[in-house]
Amino acid sequence: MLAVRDDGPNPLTNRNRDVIGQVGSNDIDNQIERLMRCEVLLEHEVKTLCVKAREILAEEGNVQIIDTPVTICGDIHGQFHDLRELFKVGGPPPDTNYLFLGDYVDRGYNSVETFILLIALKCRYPDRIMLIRGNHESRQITQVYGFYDECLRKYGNASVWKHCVDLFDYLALAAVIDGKVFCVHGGLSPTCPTIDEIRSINRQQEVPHEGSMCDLMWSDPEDSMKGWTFSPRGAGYLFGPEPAELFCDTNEIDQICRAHQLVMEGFKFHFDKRVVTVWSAPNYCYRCGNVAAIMQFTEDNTTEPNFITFDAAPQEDRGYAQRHPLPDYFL
Ligand SMILES: [Mn+2]
Repeated sequence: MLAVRDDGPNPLTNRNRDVIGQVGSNDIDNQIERLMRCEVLLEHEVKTLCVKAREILAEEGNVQIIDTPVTICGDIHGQFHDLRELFKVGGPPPDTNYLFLGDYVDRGYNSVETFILLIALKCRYPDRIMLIRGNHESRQITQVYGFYDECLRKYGNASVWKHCVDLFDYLALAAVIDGKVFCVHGGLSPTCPTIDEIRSINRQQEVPHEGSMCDLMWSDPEDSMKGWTFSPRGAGYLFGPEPAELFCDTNEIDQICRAHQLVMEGFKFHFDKRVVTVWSAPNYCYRCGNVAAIMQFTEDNTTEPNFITFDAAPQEDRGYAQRHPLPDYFL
């Protein structure tokens, strides 16, 4: 076991290099191999990975600056076998640079394997895997929608859940690709008209119930909407074409790319292509019948993305859980 020291009052700037130095890339390569087989890592391995990931994420800004080429992925929701399908069609890391738009956990059977694999990849290839926060990367939401229960079931206690939710607080809030494409989990906030204002949010906290940080993770575009209205989700806003247009003009952005909403075709344009939704969980909740998509930008080209769609992993690639009834939170 490694001796992991508690961070001081300002963990966003504290370093823990003594711990990082003890985690070799060989260890992580081995862990990635096991995770790719859908094996659950030991509790102390998860703890060490989370410490290392925290070091990396704490150095990142609220708004990640990303260059093309990059492949953008929407919600995964614990559908580990389908994440493997995603890597089959999109290319294995680190050959492909990935930006994931959040909602790694809850709903699916394998939130633990999914999130820890992405964290291990982040630790191993920090410049090639970008992870931003979704509304499910939350202490409160994961206690209702499955991740907390899954951790208890697989580890017999809540410590892995605790390591993960503490790490959620360090995930970036948004990203900008080549200065032209703004990427976020949910959408816009009426109290955050500029990207600079997003940069000044103190993100190291649980997802709040209201305010800019909450809106970025909860809001949705709505075609029939003029301006802003409260979201029927109970958090965030619905925004129409005018706020999207204004945000793009103000920030000299061409397009807003987001996830957060199931779309049966895997991706969907809104507002004359000003906004695009990308959804990467095929056959969502193992019953919705949708295809999934990822969005590729080739080098120096943010104007013509390629969308690759994919289906759920075949039954024979799935494990035991697939043949058993869904838990209550699906109903
Ligand atoms: Mn979401």
